[in-house]
Amino acid sequence: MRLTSLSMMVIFLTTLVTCVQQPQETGGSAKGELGPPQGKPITAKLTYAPEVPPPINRQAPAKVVVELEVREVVMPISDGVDYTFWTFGGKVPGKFIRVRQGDTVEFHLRNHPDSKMPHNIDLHAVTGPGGGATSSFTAPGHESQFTFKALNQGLYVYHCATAPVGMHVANGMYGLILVEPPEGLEPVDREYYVMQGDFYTVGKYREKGLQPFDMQKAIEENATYVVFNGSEGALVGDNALPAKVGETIRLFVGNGGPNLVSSFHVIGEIFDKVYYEGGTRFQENVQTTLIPAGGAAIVEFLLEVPGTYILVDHSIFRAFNKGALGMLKSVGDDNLAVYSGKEVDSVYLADKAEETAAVAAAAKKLQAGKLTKEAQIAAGENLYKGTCSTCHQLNGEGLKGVFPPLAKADYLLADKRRAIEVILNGLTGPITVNNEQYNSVMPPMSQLNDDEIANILTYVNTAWGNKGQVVSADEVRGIRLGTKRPPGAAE
Ligand code: HEC
Ligand SMILES: [Cu+2]
Repeated sequence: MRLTSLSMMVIFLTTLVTCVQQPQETGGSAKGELGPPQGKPITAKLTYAPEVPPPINRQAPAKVVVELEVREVVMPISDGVDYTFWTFGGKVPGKFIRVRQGDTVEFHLRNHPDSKMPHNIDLHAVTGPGGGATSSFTAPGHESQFTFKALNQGLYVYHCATAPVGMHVANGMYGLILVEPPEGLEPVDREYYVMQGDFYTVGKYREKGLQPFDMQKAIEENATYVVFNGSEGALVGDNALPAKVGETIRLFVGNGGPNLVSSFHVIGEIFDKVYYEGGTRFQENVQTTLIPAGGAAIVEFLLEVPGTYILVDHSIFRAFNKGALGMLKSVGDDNLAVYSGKEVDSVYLADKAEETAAVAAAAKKLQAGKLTKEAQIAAGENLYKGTCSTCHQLNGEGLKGVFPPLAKADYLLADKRRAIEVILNGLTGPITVNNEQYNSVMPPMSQLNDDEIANILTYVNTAWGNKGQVVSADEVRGIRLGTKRPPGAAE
């Protein structure tokens, strides 16, 4: 009996020792001072998303100087929609900062003289009250300086913490700082910087023009936009992240919030590794990872097959109705053993795949009072492809017995007002179009704004040999105000 408990004790102690040692063995998870800075001070190379500064590759801690300038700038949040962003470095998210565990970071925060607001910075990588916020309050045209030691490795969010804090964060004041372990991260082929944020505007999603911040919506956490890297188009089309088959990709993914937790997912990929919450340990074979507001994760995956991989917040209305959609394009040879190779992008992408510049151009001309029929048609064609063509087909011919035609359709062309109502309020019950019977359901499309509906109908009325009329946003507005939406439709 005695002997058994003794040997148990030995086993227990051995296990304990192994457990305690493990962090050192996996490298760098231990928090550490790592000694005084050595050599000359280094000025950190900062990058705009989606670029990441190169790996540190340094054997000893150093003094690293970080210089960041706050700017308040008007930039597009979506095509034809502008927003006044408050930024760390001129863009959203703020510039990526990369240091090594044990480095002494001398931080210089400047606030551009044109700024209207004071700002500061709270870096989650800082050990100390306010994460730097108390030492970095900076009025327009001023500079603050403070120093901290990067004790813990990991991927950390930084953000502004000036009152009203929520508003500063909601306007885009966040970014990422990576504190590498002393031995660095495993080498990969490509690293990218992606950061999600939610935005609150007075106008509806994609309502054109300069959109002010909406405090009430922000308090209610009712986001108008949820986007990666500061705008809807930041990682779409020509801005897709480039990659090649056979490469290992590492994404540093942050979530600035201010409110929403991200269910980060890449359609068509499995994360081989996720350093969840930006910490030391990794989980393997993950489909979707949670990224808290004010948190981050490092995800890694190997690209086995070519194609477009879609980055989304899998709270999926955010992806398709608020903008939380990006792309990574992998080029290279098919691997038919892994995937049959048929591209299915269009299933997901709809209007995101189309160039929406025509829509923005039409909105600009409308504001200037110079909207031409041609501009309406060009914008309408784009919107039609993204919104109506799934059912009525690109050529407007519909599907016999299921979706009525719009090309040369007597029902459509007989009554302009009725056509507007069909789009706003939907249509159910038996109808006859070109002598064919239909008895199905068209859902209301009232989430489209007045000029979008006007442009779509102007396109539909004049495409495919149709001889219908131009529709104006005012006409749509009148019918929106004068009719009732069915229950559940957007207002
Ligand atoms: C989800 C499928 C679907 C989508 C998307 C859709 N429709 Fe329809 N649409 C239908 C169906 C089904 C009907 C017939 C409803 C019925 O039987 O009462 C219909 C009827 C119509 C009609 C009246 C019949 C006709 O052919 O003239 C018009 C006009 C119309 N749709 C226009 C549009 C426009 C414009 C869009 C894009 C903004 C659109 N629809 C999007 C399914 C759809
Ligand atoms: Cu601020």
